[in-house]
Amino acid sequence: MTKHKSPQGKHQPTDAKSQSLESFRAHADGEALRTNQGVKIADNQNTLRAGARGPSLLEDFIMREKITHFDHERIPERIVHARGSAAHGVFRVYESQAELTRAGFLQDPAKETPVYVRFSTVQGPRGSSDTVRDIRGFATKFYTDEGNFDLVGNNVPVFFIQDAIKFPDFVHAVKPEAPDEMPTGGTAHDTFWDFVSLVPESAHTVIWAMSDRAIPRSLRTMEGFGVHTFRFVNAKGHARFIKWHWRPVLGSYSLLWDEAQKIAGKDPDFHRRDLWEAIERGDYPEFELGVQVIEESDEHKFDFDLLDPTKLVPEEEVPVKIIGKMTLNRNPDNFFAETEQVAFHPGHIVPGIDFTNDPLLQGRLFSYTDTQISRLGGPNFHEIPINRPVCPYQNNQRDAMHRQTLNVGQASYEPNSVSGGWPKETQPKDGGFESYQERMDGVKIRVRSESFADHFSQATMFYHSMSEPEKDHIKAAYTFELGKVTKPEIRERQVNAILANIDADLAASVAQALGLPKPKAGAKPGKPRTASSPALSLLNRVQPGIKARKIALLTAPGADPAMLTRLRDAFALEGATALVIAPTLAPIGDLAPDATITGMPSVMFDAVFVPGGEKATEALAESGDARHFVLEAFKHLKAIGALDTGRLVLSAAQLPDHADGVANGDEAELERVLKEFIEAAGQHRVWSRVAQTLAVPA
Ligand code: HDE
Repeated sequence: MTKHKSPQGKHQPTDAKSQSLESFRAHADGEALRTNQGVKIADNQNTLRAGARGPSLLEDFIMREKITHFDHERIPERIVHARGSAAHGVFRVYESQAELTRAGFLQDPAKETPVYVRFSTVQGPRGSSDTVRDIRGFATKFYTDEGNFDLVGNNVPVFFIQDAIKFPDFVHAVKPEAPDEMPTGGTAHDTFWDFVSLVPESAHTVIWAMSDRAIPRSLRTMEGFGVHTFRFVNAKGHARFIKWHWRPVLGSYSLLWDEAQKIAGKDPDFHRRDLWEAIERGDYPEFELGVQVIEESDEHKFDFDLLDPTKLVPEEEVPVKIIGKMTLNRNPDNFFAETEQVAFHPGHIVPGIDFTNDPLLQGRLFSYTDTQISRLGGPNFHEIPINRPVCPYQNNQRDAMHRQTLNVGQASYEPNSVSGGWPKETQPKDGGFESYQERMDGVKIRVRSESFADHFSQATMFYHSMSEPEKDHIKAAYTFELGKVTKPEIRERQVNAILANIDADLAASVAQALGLPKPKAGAKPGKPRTASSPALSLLNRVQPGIKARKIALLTAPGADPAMLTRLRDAFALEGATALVIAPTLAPIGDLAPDATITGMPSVMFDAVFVPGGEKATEALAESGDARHFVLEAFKHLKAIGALDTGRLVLSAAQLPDHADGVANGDEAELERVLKEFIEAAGQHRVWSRVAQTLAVPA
């Protein structure tokens, strides 16, 4: 029998989900190797044969069991969102939300609800790179006392299509192309742009996908959104519309496109590693939960339809009310068992939360159970440890593939008398789920509501809400992606039929970069009621300080290890992590470098600091790799610090003597240099340096 013990040396929170997983944890320490039937294995090296050099025997049940199990180790990956990384955590509401909802986990600030969160990319397969340009999934399972509630959202607040029936078309177009299975993890190909240029309702989400939001700096600094309008229902039965938001406490940041592409090669697990390491260090990622609340009587007060998932509710019109905080505090024990097998579903709701008639949401309510049946091999996927509720669940469902529960008793039907009628229904007043009683009065018809017809106004609003650097990135992203499209008519259609209707300057600029004629006048850029929503610009989401930033201490043998330690401690005091990066892993005094210059290039850091030491900095100044390291950091608008002879490395890389976000000075000026460096690094990027970087090579 498999023995279950507590994991050793690992931080083990005692939340309800962790406890419920305990009986499933298998630890092999001190255990004999056995077959799945419990037989102890004497030889795990050799197949049973007829003679030392003879054929293998079919009789070898040990070898056959092992190979058979191995042959079936993989399950189908998710059709979309195949690549994901996840973590356990807890959620607490700040104060009771009883006025808004009866949901139990939103009542009591003393109550901790376990959660499991899976972040994902959409397009690529399980093994694709983390930093591709893509929308990210942000799915949270709340294991509440009233059952599991899944908030299955994305890191952008809108979606590409308005009706679920278009989802297979959209996914077929965005996925790698049918003939050659290319490209992996990207939208820069013909079929994606063919589809979106023919489907104007995609315009708003596509511009989000072309913005910095689609290349996040880390999973810890991504916002999350429920996308659809949902409902809160309170104990009196009063319902209001809501939009879900997740806000990272660290603020929201993005990579630059050049960095993202390079990181995809240098460390395809960049985001996964960052999340994992942060949790192992005890730097627990935190996200605040927010809701925009809209009275039902205000349903028609907007210049768009609340049921249209291609629209967001500008925060300037309805503020986001922050109601609680989620802390991710434990890495999974086993990637497959938890992250791969977790099954989210927007239809997993609890009393106090309800749906709306958003036609995309309605279709999702069908899709998510259906897909698990083939992905997880039958309808019993709720029994997989990561998917089990922490509250009891009894019903009369029975049997089917992979059933694990041993239902005891004669009755598997209701009503029954043989089991005293159990399990029994619960009245809504006692916690039984009751759907919100929405009045329905309609004709059975396949039609798109007229109120869904404006596809450009919010795309225009989004573009106009961006800062100048963000606008430039959007232009560059359209140009990059459309530049990869092989059919000229698709490029032209995207520019003339879509971009020209978003913004004339955007369309003209992309047209010029693609060598296309300037789009003809006559387009009708959208006219949103909220012309610009500052809340949408990432530059307005920067949080002061350098907490959670990664700083490279670029150095070499000959540097003063005491100074390296001093710098590392100074950054640690501010919550940042500094790594010593050197030409080789040879010790610098008593200090072992964390990585080599080529092994961990500057694209993997938020800022670079070059301490002094004549011998060390001479070696760095002569090293092409070291010069490239600082040059690239400069080009990527990172804060750079140089102390004493460290300045030689900057001048050897031909960086300008005076540039924004470059702090330098003698050792005697350490305090000032550190202060300036930390201030610049706190901005995440030195945007004012853009013009100076144009002459710097990639
Ligand atoms: Fe999904 N989506 N989706 N989706 N989705 C899946 O479910 C689907 C949509 C989202 O980490 C699948 O278990 C349809 C919007 C996330 O495991 C599948 C439609 C949003 C994840 C599916 C949508 C999402 C999925 C694939 C249009 C943001 C990953 C495997 C009607 C609000 C969850 C699976 C995880 C996964 C269907 C649209 C988010 C096939 C039919 C809109 C975060 O069931």
